[in-house]
Amino acid sequence: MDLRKGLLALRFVGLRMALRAVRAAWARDRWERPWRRGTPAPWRGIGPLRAACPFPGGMRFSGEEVELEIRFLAPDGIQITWAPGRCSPPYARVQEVLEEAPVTVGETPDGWRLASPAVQVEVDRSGGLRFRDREGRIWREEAPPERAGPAWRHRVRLRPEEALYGLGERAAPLNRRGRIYRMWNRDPGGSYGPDADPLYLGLPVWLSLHEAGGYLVFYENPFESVFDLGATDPTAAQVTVTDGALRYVLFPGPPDHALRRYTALTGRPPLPPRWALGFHQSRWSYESAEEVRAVVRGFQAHDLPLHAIHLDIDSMDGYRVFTVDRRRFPDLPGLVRELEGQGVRTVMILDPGVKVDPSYPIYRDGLRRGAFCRLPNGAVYRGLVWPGWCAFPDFTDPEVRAWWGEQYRPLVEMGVAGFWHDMNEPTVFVAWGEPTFPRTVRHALEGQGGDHREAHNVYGLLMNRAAWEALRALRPDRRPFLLSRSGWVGLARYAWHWTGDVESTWAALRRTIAIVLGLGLSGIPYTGSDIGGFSGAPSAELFVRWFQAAAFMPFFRNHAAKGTPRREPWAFGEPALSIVRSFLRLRVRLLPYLYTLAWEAAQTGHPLVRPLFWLDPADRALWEVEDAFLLGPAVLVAPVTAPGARSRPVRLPRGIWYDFWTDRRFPGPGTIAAEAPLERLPVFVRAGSVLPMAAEEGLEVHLYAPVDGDGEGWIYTDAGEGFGPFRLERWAVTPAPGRLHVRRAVTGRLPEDGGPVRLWLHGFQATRAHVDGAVLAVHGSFAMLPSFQEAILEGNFNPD
Ligand code: MIG
Repeated sequence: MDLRKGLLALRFVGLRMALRAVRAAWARDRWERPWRRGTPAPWRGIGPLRAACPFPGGMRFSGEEVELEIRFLAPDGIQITWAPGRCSPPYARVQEVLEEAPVTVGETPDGWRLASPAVQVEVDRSGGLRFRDREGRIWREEAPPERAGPAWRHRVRLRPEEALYGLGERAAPLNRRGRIYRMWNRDPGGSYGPDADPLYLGLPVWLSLHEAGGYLVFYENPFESVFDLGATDPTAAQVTVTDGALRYVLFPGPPDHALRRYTALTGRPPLPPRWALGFHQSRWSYESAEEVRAVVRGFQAHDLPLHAIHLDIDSMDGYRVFTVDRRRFPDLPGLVRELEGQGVRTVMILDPGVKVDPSYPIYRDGLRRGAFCRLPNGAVYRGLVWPGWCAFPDFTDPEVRAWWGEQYRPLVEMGVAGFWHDMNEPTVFVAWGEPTFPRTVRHALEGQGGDHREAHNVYGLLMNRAAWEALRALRPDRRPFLLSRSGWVGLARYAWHWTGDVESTWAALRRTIAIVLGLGLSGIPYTGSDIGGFSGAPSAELFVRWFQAAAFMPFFRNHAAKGTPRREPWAFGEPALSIVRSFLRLRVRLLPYLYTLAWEAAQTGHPLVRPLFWLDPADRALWEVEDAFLLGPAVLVAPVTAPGARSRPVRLPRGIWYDFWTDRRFPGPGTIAAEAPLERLPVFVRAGSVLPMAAEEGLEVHLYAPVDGDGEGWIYTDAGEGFGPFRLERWAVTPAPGRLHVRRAVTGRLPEDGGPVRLWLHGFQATRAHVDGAVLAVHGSFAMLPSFQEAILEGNFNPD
């Protein structure tokens, strides 16, 4: 069964490779044998805690065999460390501590109590922990941990209504409760459907919502772990880490606050180049410069905007990473320049495996420098990937990261704009068992030394770190663009992510929404799926519906596996082509809004795509909504994910919502039946929103009249690349009978373009505008005003 699955995953590779994969799996089993021997140790309790010793910001406790340290990283940030077990290098973090917190400690009849101005922690002598808010409400409760050899396990009480989100990339329902998840990055093997686990990018972080608030927890331990979120015992989450210290960090509060704290600790995504938010076209593979040109010409001929094209592995010379096949791409710099002249950036794929080939300079150089991972006997470990046998850089070694980073130089000099990191779970081909390195493979781990059990989950993260640091140095005036399949906590500091080899089915499209939402709630905001699914042949309808949903997701790329029918937008004929064109144009119009959300993500860690409960965490009806999402604070998107559907129910959060297509208003909270002809998906805009959109004449600001309460919005602008000046506008809108009062505060050093402010009014018909003392006539829903700080629009609110 396992063998069959393994061979199925190898269906792209051919017979010769499959036979070698048998050898690779056999060798892996042999290397892992010493490690597999023996019966697992039984779980044991930890015995009572005794001495307690406070220190500034926390307290230490010791028991017979364990130590516990509780340290406040901020008044509302608590780090718990159970030892023994080593702490791995702090790869996830950008800070050790967030803010100093005044902490008081004291004894209680059952143990001890620590309190900051925001949180109380009760420590039982048994090792049980309770966390309370200022009002004394318990927001998390833990049983004492248990030990089995080097492994830890602990149990967290779940309240009956509690919902859990996150854990990184999971093809599971949005509310993760009731299932078991493995934390071990893994290529599911060329295609996956709903419920596959694990996938490429697991993250040991969950977000809890319950009636006494909620919190975020991050388990800072990269060893293989299992998160049982109420599957075995519906009243408890059970976390098992196989080695290392049991360390976790807790941030109480609603999702927006908790995520802000967590990303302050683990890093926020830097502002991407603006083109990255545009449309990317890809295929495994565009096999020659001529084919690339033909595709780009197709976009032009069909009047389709295009921002980037991706070159997959067949652009390399025999799959040798960092090389270019000169027969297929005789003049890559020329091609890249030519495309850039047409506004199309080139992104190239890179895999971590370096072909074992003594005539290949990168292999020779890596070997000489000792850059590759080794087996315990000192031999360089060889794994099988596209090029055949490969050696693998040890990205946990800072010198190897620097060496790897150097390899980007020639491609950067050729003008390649971005890099796409595949296979970095890391993945190797094996006929059975885990498609990765043997667990005995050695890693530097910043000099600490360790094996693949500890390095596996951070391998992809560190490949991206190597690339990001190199690109910042090689091209200091440009923002790096990296796309990565794998990673760990902190990945967003370096790279975007796509959801890998998802199957081409309606169920997979549906599940994609939950996958992208879950990643955003885990701190990875820039994600998206291969439009139409990677591994199959979508019908025109599935392609169109997938395209419509993807147009509102951060990473917007069309990609498909080798051997699948062509997937360029014109491949499906009409009406698909016209529909796709209209959504490409809509994406371009939305770029100022998306770019403003990117700025917000860089400031706060807030994802661009958010679950509906983000707006109103107290509304339990929103907790399970996984068929719709918010794009920033203003837009609600309800993709169509069923064949033949021409309408669908949409749950609206509280507030008034404008139908984006018709301006018709709907009150929330509640569920409405929304029309969804093939050329549209239901989209709504929240009353009070300020939506910046691009038009041919320049920026247009769409103001959705607030109904009760004020409205607001932000507009962030800069050159779209580099690190020059920016301009930030904060709009505030106050409704009054017969008027809208609009204030606009501008900061930043990027000057205004001097043109008028082009204002579209939704839900309001204006007759006159008072702008900085002058009175201007306005007719209806469009107003062209001189740049202003304050404007009063007179007119009428549309009747419902
Ligand atoms: O073993 O580079 O997820 O996007 O096209 C498959 C070929 C390797 C997997 C990636 C996919 C890419 C493909 N890669």
